[in-house]
Amino acid sequence: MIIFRQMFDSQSSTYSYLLADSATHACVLIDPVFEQARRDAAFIRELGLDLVWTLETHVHADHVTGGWLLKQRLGSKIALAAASGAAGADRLLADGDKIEFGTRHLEVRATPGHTGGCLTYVLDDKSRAFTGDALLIRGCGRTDFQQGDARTLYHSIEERIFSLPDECQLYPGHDYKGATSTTVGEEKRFNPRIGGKRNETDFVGYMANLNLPHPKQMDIAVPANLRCGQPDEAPPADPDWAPLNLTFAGIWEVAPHWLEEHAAEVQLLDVRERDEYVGPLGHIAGALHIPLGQLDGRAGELPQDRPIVAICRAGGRSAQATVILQKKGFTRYASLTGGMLQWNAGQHPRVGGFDYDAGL
Ligand SMILES: N[C@@H](CCC(=O)N[C@@H](CS)C(=O)NCC(=O)O)C(=O)O
Ligand SMILES: [Fe+2]
Repeated sequence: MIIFRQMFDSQSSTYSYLLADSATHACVLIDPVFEQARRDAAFIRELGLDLVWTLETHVHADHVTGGWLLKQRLGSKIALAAASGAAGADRLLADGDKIEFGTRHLEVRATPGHTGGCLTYVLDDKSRAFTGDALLIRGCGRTDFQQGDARTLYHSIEERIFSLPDECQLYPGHDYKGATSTTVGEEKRFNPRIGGKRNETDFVGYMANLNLPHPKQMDIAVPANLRCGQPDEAPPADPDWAPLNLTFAGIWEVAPHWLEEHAAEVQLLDVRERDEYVGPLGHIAGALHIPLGQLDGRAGELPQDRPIVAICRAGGRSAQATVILQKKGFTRYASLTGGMLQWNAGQHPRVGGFDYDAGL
């Protein structure tokens, strides 16, 4: 079975696609975004997947790829078209190549025209294809920079994408209107630039008159992507005061066993209600008690010189507490994974509380 996820970067309206082989847990990520690398890495870790390749559909002009960052974080390899001219890849691809992940693979199709090095990745059973910006939903990539050429794009779409089965699902590199996917049959009928009876002349005429402003990030994105997303300076490190885990929801969490050993080095903050703090689950010694609803107004009571670990019943309210702490300007904070429930299940020491099984 294939595990498939479509992820969105709202800043650049970019889609990234995760494809995993459920039999072996090997996965690939198509068109990761730099700013989303932490999100993507956390997600891949949570699902227990092994990121084998990050794949670029092309050298993007509007956002920086997350390929290099993910390679640092997860040890994945970077692949993109030889024709892209980019440096720093582990593999340079050409038409007809195969990208294997576990028992599955993607077929590489050269679909130049938006840029000189555009690739479309087709899943082995031809049920899905990832077209980058060659073909967008009811649109296509612009052809006015990066060796763009409308005639070339016309032939790429007609011969290398529209030759796929009509029911093949197509996933684009971007969508600016909220659509998520399409099919070959749908685009053949309804794409205003190339669908229906429109021919090469119609297409070239359409593309010559788009008159789009250049992407805002172009001067930063293109040079960075020609290095597969390696920044000039090392990016800010992850927090190092504890071995924190970043969840897919964007929350820094700390594990109970770490907290038990390091409780004296941090400020514990219990954000449950009063009756819970003194209730059956007990609380951790030294925890300052500020219910979540009062945290915004009482954040001044917290010390600035130590990291803060927020605690609740199951890890939900404490996650929200870290969001509030971040807004208040704190830089070192985490939520206790699983809250007092997991803390007690692991037999860590607590103050108060009582055991139902023991009959109080
Ligand atoms: N306003 C966007 C421009 C995005 C843009 O030009 N996107 C390219 C893909 S990299 C494109 O081909 N757009 C086609 C279109 O908008 O029709 C930005 O500044 O990033
Ligand atoms: Fe593009």
